[in-house]
Amino acid sequence: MITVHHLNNSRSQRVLWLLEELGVEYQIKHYQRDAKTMLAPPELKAVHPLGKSPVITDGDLTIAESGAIIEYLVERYGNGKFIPAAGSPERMRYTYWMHYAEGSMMPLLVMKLVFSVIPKRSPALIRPIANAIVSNVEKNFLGPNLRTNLDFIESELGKSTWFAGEELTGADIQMSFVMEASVARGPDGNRPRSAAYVKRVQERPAYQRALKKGGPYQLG
Ligand SMILES: N[C@@H](CCC(=O)N[C@@H](CS)C(=O)NCC(=O)O)C(=O)O
Repeated sequence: MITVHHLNNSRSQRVLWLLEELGVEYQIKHYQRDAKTMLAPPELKAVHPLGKSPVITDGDLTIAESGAIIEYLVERYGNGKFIPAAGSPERMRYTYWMHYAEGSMMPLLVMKLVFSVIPKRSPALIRPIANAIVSNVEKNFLGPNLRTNLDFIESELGKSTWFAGEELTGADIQMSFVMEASVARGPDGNRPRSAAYVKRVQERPAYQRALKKGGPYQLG
């Protein structure tokens, strides 16, 4: 039996979505973030030394890192679905988006989140300095980089319905958190394909079943 060690409001939600799409039996062990620090509880470190979510166990295997989990589940339980044929152009796109999500886009989104709380958590005396540093980083690094990435995604979504082609694949599962978080936290801008993509994801029955099982989910 697969166990998903699920942290509320986290990247773990997409693993539940994939399991629902696959129709595989699984159980969820719920963990709650600390209300003040938003960090995962220490019990997660008993499952995997990094103490992050998602992490799954399947028999003797413990697998962390969402990309690795998605690839494992698709290969082990997908019966050829959710992954384009080896050697096809779609397979290359699958690999690209699978890596891009955590390699390029998530660091920017996490940085934006972390920088946004720095002034609030700084002592009042140095808050003006903290504010100045944060707006400088925002103006000269985060804002421009986020916009470039969001425009790139918007343009890529003009090529096909899903990230790797006309079929939903593991790459979409991996990109779904990025897309939801971008729409919630990204800089303003009219990006209709990205908005329509998120709607398409959220309308899937498997996604909605996963949401019910995972519990309340808020981004931004
Ligand atoms: N690259 C990892 C990131 C894992 C990660 O940072 N997870 C966050 C939740 S979205 C977490 O566990 N945060 C709680 C903490 O850092 O204590 C993945 O995709 O699995």
